[in-house]
Amino acid sequence: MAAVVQQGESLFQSQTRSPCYYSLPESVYFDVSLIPPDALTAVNAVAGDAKKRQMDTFTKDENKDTPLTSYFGTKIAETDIALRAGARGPTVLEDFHNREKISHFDHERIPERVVHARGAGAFGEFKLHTPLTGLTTAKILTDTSKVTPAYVRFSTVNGSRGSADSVRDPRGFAVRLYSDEGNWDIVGNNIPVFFIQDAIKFVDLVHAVKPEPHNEIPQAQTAHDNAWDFMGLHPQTTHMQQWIMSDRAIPRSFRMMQGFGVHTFRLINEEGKSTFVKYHWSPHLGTHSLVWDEALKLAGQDPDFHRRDLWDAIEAGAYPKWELGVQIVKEEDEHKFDFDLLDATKLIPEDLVPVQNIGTLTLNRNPVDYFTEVEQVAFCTQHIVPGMDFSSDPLLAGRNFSYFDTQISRIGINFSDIPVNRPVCPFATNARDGAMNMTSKANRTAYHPNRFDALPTTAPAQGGFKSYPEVMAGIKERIHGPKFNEFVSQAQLFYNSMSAPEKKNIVSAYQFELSKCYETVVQQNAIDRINLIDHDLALQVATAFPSVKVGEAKPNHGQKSAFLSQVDGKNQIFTAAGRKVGIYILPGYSYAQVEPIKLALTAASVIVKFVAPATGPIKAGNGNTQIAEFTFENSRSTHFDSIIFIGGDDDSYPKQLKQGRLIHAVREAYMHLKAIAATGNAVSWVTDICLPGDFSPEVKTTESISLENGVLFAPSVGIGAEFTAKYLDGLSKHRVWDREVEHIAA
Ligand code: HDD
Repeated sequence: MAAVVQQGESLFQSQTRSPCYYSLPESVYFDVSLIPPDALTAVNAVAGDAKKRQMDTFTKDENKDTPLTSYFGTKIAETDIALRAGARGPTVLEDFHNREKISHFDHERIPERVVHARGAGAFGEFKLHTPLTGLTTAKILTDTSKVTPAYVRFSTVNGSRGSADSVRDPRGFAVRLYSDEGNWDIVGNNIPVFFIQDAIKFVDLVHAVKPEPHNEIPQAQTAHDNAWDFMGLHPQTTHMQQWIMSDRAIPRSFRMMQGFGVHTFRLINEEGKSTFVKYHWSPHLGTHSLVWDEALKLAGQDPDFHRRDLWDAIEAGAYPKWELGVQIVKEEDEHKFDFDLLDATKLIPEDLVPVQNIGTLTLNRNPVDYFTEVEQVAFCTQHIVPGMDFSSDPLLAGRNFSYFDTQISRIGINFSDIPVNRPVCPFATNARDGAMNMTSKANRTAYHPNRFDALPTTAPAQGGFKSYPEVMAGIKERIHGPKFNEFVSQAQLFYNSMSAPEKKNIVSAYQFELSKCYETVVQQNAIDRINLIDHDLALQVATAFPSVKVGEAKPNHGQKSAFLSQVDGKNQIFTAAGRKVGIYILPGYSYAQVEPIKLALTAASVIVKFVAPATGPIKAGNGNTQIAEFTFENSRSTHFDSIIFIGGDDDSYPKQLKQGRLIHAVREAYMHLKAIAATGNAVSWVTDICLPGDFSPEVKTTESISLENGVLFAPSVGIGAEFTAKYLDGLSKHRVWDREVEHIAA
């Protein structure tokens, strides 16, 4: 890349100086030859996307080359013992290094996010494949030749920054696309609707769902009186309640979640015509969830379960992908629905307006430094680009104020200067000063217009952002549109669309949550609300609460959507790819039984992990070894989508299996509805010791493979294509729902 930064100018200045660079190519503001070598670690001017190249210029490996210095460059000879008067004497104030070190540490934290404090981020790219020509002028939605750098932060909502990943909560799904026309942030959730309709209620909502103020309990959950008091008193939460009591609120992985922009937005075309749009992200791995018992246990067994899952997948090159889909509604059709498009507690059923997929998001790069790249990322719903606009959704309007505002107290007014927040397109503002301003701005004026040919100038002719000139007329009053007052219809639609096991999980979730409420009035209000959705649901939930009464049956419209169930919904994807399987082996295991399974699973993009009494090489009966990464003690069945028990070459092998931890692993995975497999002489151990009475006796003796209750047995056959194909099929189904249905019947 040519040296193009102007004489005497730092690289930093060249990126941010006033906008005479507006129309110059990217090479103008990245000149690696001019970057001081110690300012960079992994600068590769050619490789990587524009965002990576930009971030690299701000990345520094402090363990490399330079000896330890003070923050201002003085080499330090001693950093482990403070300066003191005599070996046992007082520490002296003079020790600037000691003071600097402790003082910086004292100020290391910034306030955690008021909501969505716990999160994980990754970089990637977005590629449009189906242009929305004629609907918008936004290049990111019309130019299929462009690969746009992307960043996503997933989060829980309720918990603190160090809380567990697997709690029951909506998940934040905040996407930033560093487009050529500016950053576009879609700050969404994995649930397409929200608790409330108006941003003014957000403060009450968050105060109610967060830990109760007197004792700061419970952490990261809504299972408490205040949360359900709020929900009982706010009919507008009825629909969202269904989603958070469903399996959607305990996703299996960030990689297996849908994302939704939630609000109705606008697209604006060349003629200035507006079209309504809702955004959807659909995961290539399908939308799948944990089971509740698993989620509860994982909160302790691996609080980083989702963060680790995302990190490991990206490190392994198994890059998660989503389709960006749009639901398009013509401006003239705005009022044809029985709900208001401006009401964020309602979705547009896909049965009415199909989702059209238009592009693919891929996450392919983990952060280098979590604090600067995940904690300091600052999303704002108002970050849109020309060719788009907002609708008058009152929830969105408040968000457009709140995000910018919160970043000021969280990070500071110059938060846009932080590398992860910078656009990759040229940018120039007349903003000046403020705390921690990082850029020396060489332009002599910071107002518009000015005598220097009016730079920075506005760019209407170059497609500068213009608000959609919506015709507005109305009386100034505190009121919503009339359709905002219907709260039950879509909650019923959701419940009616669930499969039998999903309905059962909703009942259990309500029972769990309300059992943690100690005030009967709270439980009663909640049951009254559930009764409006479905009488039978209310009766089932109420079995756990003898002091509450279920009112008279109210009508349920009986309608279903084909798209909402994760078990049998249209467009759901079932694949073994990306799943994590634990293969349990003990010394003397049969190498001949392991090897074909390992090869077939790896070929199907399954993540295979070996679990053994110890980590490191584990010897098979034939002397070969296999490296185990997990031990029986440091992992649980909850860490895996499925577990496999391999038999041993010797008849004494099953004796080694007779230990509580392993028997529990089989029982637990079985209870969590996971596919299980056993080979050779591990089969009779599963049928006789772990799960006696659940299988027919033949599965132990048959010469062929047998599959019962979602457990695959190969007692005496070689492991070949038939076994691995059947196993992969079972794994791809995500859960053995029949097992749950049997339990429901029981
Ligand atoms: Fe929000 C963060 C999603 C309503 C105020 N919100 C935040 C994040 C996500 C959402 C994903 C985390 C961003 C990140 O990873 O940094 N919020 C939503 C969705 C909503 C919603 C999908 C409804 C459709 N939010 C909402 C309202 C308000 C806020 C109505 C305020 C009136 N949200 C915030 C915030 C946060 C935030 C206080 C906390 C930290 C931050 O913004 O950067 O401003």
